[in-house]
Amino acid sequence: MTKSAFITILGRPNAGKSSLLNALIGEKIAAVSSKPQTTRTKITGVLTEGDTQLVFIDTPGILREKDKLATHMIKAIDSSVSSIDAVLLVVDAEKRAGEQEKALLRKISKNTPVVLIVNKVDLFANKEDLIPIIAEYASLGDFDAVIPISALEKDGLNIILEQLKKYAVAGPHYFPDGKFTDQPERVIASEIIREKLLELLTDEVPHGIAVGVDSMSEHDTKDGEAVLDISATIYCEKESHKGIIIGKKGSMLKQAGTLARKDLEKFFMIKTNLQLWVKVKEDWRNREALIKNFGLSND
Ligand SMILES: Nc1nc2c(ncn2[C@@H]2O[C@H](COP(=O)(O)OP(=O)(O)OP(=O)(O)O)[C@@H](O)[C@H]2O)c(=O)[nH]1
Ligand SMILES: [Mg+2]
Repeated sequence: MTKSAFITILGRPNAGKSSLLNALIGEKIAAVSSKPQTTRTKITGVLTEGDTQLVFIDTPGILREKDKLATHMIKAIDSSVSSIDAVLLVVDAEKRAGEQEKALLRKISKNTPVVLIVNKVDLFANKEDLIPIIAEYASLGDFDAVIPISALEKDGLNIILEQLKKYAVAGPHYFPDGKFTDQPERVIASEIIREKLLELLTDEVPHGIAVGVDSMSEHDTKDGEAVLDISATIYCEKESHKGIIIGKKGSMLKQAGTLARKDLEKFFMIKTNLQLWVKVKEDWRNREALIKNFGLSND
């Protein structure tokens, strides 16, 4: 008899939600960066072990509406908490429990079990220091379980999986066994590129970036080696940002391209040739048509 559970991952920006998703799935499907608001829309990751399929939904970490894109990101969170079997509330052990967690807990229906995940415990040399922090977070709500972990060091993941299997209910598997995301390859490729820009750029520039893959195809070299050709456009909000993204004599673009190509090759397991272009789409984060075009609409 097959079983499955839908599990939504919630938490404030930078708590490590996408890191946890990647660690649980064992594949890097979600962009991760030290900048808040890395994730912009719902990302599904699937883990099938024996009879049980766990379907995870990673969400953006955001609470305030400052532009139209943010409104869509909040809608992504709101729509991710209905008709699910459990929630993982991910918190950062280095931060204090606060209003952001309370606001997220208010979105969850009373009948949905919530598991508190205290992440980044690797940052504590003395684990006893964690006790009051965990206690403070645990007092925020009525949690089914409280699990300290390190998504970075893949520590505590089995305890999460054992807990989550309890929420699996008899029913079909929604994804074929072996499939680990519903994201199209083009989206994965564009997110890999955006992740590098988020890490390399500072201030407002990285937050105003969208990446679109224009083409993706394979060809064989004369020596019969298969090569993946990807052409992608980086959209930014201002002409001045374009200059920053390209960098002196193209140095920034080159650096981002090299880092992205390495990850693309790792993910697609094929030699990759990446071409990057930069275009300005003024104030796109406030233009519905462009938000939709970039696949970030949640209407
Ligand atoms: N030391 C440490 N750092 C971590 C851990 N998990 C995540 N991080 C780091 O925390 C930062 C944010 O990680 P993300 O996974 O992007 O966080 P997120 O919650 O998905 O963030 P948003 O998508 O912006 O809401 C990155 O720099 C990660 O490398 C952990 O267990 N330990
Ligand atoms: Mg994220």
